[in-house]
Amino acid sequence: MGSVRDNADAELDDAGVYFCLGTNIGDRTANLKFGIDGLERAGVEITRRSSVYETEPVGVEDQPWFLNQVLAARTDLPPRELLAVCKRIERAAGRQETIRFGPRVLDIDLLLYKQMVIHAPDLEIPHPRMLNRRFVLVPLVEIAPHVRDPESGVELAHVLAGLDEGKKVKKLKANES
Ligand code: PH2
Ligand code: MG
Ligand code: MG
Repeated sequence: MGSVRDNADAELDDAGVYFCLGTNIGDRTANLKFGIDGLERAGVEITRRSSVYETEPVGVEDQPWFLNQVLAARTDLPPRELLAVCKRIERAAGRQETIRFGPRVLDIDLLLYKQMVIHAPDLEIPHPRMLNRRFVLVPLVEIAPHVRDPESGVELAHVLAGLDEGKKVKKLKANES
């Protein structure tokens, strides 16, 4: 605890940009790959990817289960440009506007951006619901065990340990990268 090595790991985790990919329509594995390829083509350097998880739907319960995966990345793109990149890839994947929290071909959410806090009508970072969602925190903590919530300074592993949200999150495939 508190070693130089731990601090270095923590600083590295906090310097990252994190995305959560979600999909519950069509070829879900191909949709995740489409999202990853699209981000890389936009110049986002993906440094770590979590395992793929099959997850019980949250919000709207009567819909197919999701695949979720979290990515850690490095990029010089500013937050709003990244957001625009995410939206463009979602549309290219064939995503249609439907009900809130409903089924989607591909969702790419920007979770964290270098410990920045932004509360604006068009962009909220950290992602406003991430602290309550096991389908986000389980894969995120897998690849960034020391990353913190920029608003409270609390490590997300600690937030996850105290989270009482019973939705199922099952590891589908071991991390290959
Ligand atoms: N995304 C939602 C609503 N509910 N549930 C799971 N399991 N995974 C998701 O990615 C998800 C959800 C809205 O973005
Ligand atoms: Mg979402
Ligand atoms: Mg979204």
